[in-house]
Amino acid sequence: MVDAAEQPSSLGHWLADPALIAVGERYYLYPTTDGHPGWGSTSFSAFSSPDLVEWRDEGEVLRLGEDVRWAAREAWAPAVIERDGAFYCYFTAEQNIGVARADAPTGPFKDLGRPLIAKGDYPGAAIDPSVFTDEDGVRYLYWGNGIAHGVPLGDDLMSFDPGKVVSWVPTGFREAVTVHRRHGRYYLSWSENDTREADYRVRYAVGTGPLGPWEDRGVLLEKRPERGILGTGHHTILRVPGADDWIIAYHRFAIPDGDGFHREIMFDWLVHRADGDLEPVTPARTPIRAPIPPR
Ligand code: FUB
Repeated sequence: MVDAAEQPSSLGHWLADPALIAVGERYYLYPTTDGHPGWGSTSFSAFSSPDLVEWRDEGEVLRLGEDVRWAAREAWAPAVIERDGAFYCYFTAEQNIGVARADAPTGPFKDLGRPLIAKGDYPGAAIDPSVFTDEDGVRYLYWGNGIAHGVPLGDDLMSFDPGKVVSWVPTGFREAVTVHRRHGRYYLSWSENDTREADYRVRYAVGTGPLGPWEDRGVLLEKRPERGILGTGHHTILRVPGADDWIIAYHRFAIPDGDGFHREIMFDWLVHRADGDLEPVTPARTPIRAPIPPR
């Protein structure tokens, strides 16, 4: 684990809702593009980095209205997974959830042609997809706002059995639900409050399976106003390949002068305690440096 140093990131401002994966010796980041009134972005872009500090803009990977014909705006909160060299991007568009497939992490992604989850299919807003791959290879899709939903994905990773959807309301749940697993224990984490509020923050629970039941464990990450750090939420958790080091990627109000429509992405270490609980994250001003160990 490399210590956090006061090092600037070349990622830049006005990105939010990070989805982070590792492919070979690079990280790939898929965010929401901020700076548009009402989160009105119309496309998704990818960025890559060997260490979370030096970033390369990989350009646009999916454009609503063109690559996605059923929605034109509100391109929010993507999540990307890889299987056998194929990449699947789950994304929010006009409060529906879509899925698109590519042969490279930088796209181009080809959309399914219809929403995977349409607005109104389930209670709450159809936003903020995330995917967890369990040790048996089964992938689970999670999403929701106000109420969380989870379901195993079908073999094609672009469908699921509606009869298998499980719904529940984690403590204080707003949105951005995600799951990870370490040493047989499942961790559910999510955002509470509103992303436009300084108190937007991450909470977590532990469980014995990918769909619960869950036991609340309290706040994991929150603002640090004495350092000007506000609105810390909508995160992704990723294990550094080949190590037992864990990264939490999240957004906060951009520093300086940010707000809920002008956010920036940050990376900190996530520490699992010996008793299995998570150490509350103290958000740093500058990102950790986390090179992927050679394998
Ligand atoms: O970025 C647009 C929305 O703001 C996301 O869907 C929410 O999670 C919140 O971060």
